[in-house]
Order: sequence, then C-alpha cells, then structure tokens
Amino acid sequence: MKIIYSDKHYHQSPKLELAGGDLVPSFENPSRAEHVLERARTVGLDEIISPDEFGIEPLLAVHDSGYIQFLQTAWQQWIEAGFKGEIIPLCWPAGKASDILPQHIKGKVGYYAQGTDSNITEGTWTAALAAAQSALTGASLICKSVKSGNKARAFSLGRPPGHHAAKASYGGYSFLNNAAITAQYCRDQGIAKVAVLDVDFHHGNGTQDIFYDRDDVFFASIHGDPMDNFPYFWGHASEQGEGIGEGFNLNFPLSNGTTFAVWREALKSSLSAINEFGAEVLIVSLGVDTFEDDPISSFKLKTPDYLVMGADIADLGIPTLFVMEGGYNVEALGINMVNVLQGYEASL
Ligand code: SP5
Ligand code: ZN
Repeated sequence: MKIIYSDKHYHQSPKLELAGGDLVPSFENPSRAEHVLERARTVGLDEIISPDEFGIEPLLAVHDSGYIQFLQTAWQQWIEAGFKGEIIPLCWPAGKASDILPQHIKGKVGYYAQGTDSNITEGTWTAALAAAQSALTGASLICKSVKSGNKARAFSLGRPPGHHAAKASYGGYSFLNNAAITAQYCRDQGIAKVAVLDVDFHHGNGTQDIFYDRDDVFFASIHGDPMDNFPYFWGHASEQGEGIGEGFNLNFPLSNGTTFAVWREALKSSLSAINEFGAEVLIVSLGVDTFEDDPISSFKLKTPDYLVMGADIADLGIPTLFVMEGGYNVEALGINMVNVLQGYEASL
C-alpha cells in the first residue's frame, strides 16, 4: 500500500478549542499524523511518497470559488483587521438573514463557518492544501490502475481532515474536502462511477452536501446518530439525495454505545449498496474515532476490529483510496488506522 505524506500538515497547529464551555487543547493536532506515520513505519507499510502538485483546479471542481478565495486570504485579512489570535467565528446568519457576503473578515468568517471548532491559523491553508494534494496523488494512482486493470490501493496520510467541509463552508476541523475532491478528480479522469464510504464516527456532511444531487458519485456514511452527535443537522437516514441524486446517498445513524457487531452490519449494507451501484473506484473517508476510548465520540470499536473492517472493505474488490479523517485518542490512533490498511492488504 502506497502512503502519501507531506510534513506540511505541521502548519495547522491550532491552540485551543471550546469543549463543554472549557478551552481545551485542540483535539485535531499534529501529533495525530505523527502517530499514524510512526505506526506505518513500525509495521513496514513504508512505501511512503511525497505528494505531486495538482494546483487548485481540482479543489474548484467541488468547492465554491468565493469560499476557496476566503480560505486563501482569511489570515491576511484577519491580521490587517488588527487581530492576533486564531480565527474563531462569533456570529452566524442563522434564521432570517441576508445572503450578502459581509466585507469585514469577522462577518466573512461567520458566513463560511459551520461552528467554532475549526480555528483558522496562519498555516491552515498551507496544511489543508497539502492534504488535498496528497489525496489527489493517491487518486491519480487509483485512476491509472483502473485503466491498466490493476487493483491499486493507497492511503493519504494527511491533516487537517476534510469530510465536514461542504461546497462553501468549513467545520468539524475540515477546510477542504479531500475525499470529495478526489472523487470528483476520478470522475474527471473518466471513471464513470465513484463511491465514497465514510466510516468516521461523525457524519460526512460536507461530502453529502457536495454530491447530494448527483447520481455518478454514491455516498454512504456510518456514524453517530445526529440526534445526539456532531454535526447534529445532517446525517439522518431520511437524507437520501435529491433530484437525479435520489437513492445515491445512504446514511446509517447508529446509537451511542454501538459495538462492532452492529456497526459491521451497517458496513456490510453499505458495501453491498456500493457494489450494486457498480462503483469502479472506492474512496474511504477513514476516521477511527469509532474507537471505544476516543475522547469525543461514543462507539465501542476495539483495536482488532479495525483489521476486520479493512478486510471487509477489500472484499469489494475495486481500487481503493483511503483518506485520513478523524480519530483523537492519539495513543491508539496509529495502530487503529494502520490496522484497517493491514486488514485490507492481508485479505487481498
Ligand atoms: C473530522 C472529525 O472527526 N471532526 C469532528 C469534529 C467534532 N468537533 C466538535 C466536537 C465536540 C467535542 N466535544 C468534546 C466533548 C468532550 N467530552
Ligand atoms: Zn470524526
């Protein structure tokens, strides 16, 4: 399994986030990638390569251009407005509001943010862009393998994560939707049917938003029920797509405390729907915050379960790109995430 990694992720190192009214060290921090990289090296999954450059065009194929421009310039505008701390939004156009984009950076931040958990720092754009380039490098390998008839697989070891980033909004530590960018890239490379499987504990609301009215990219997500879990406003089973996209969006909201036996049933259902759809490539939004000791989540998966998860995904038998998303128990993050990759490899 090729692993694509750039140390530019260090540029996103937010200090604090609000949790239950307290300011705590950010759950999404550079040590996450360090642990995954170290584990990959330890087990000899060491075909680690650097990303190629794809520019911003593939980003603009899924994200709004005003939003991309905002991400590129937000820090500069923030500094010019006289602020020194990290960018945390303070107000939103919730309820009745004008849809005019404000001039002041404080207004723009509220316009594009989903919540307060995703600090924009001086290096956010640099890190997010590098994570997208890593994912695109993996996608390029996968697409080439479809054409040559090989079943390639790759893992984009990047951060910040991406699956909460929608067409024109950021949140859930996500700024650029790496999985969606790669799914669209595969389409633009001539792959007719692409599936995105999201196994992160949290619903992939951004990916759902991007492909909701499409029948060429199938999206399935297994996650904590939004009645009780972030991102709260997306992820219900009733959200099945719209227009020609109806039937191409599949959500499995599961209760707090869900164990692997129950979780695996949802995985099997997702995989059989993806198989029926006829996907030629699979993009996996790989979060392991489903782990029993994750500090912000509530499922009960155990370390060996991730090997089984990888093997089940491999059984689909199509070229697969794993894109790193969440997982916040940093001690266990490396072994859990790499277990999915090892389980996949072992079952080939
Ligand atoms: C990619 C990803 O996994 N994003 C998740 C973003 C969740 N952000 C809000 C989490 C709220 C955490 N509350 C802390 C509870 C501590 N017990
Ligand atoms: Zn998550």
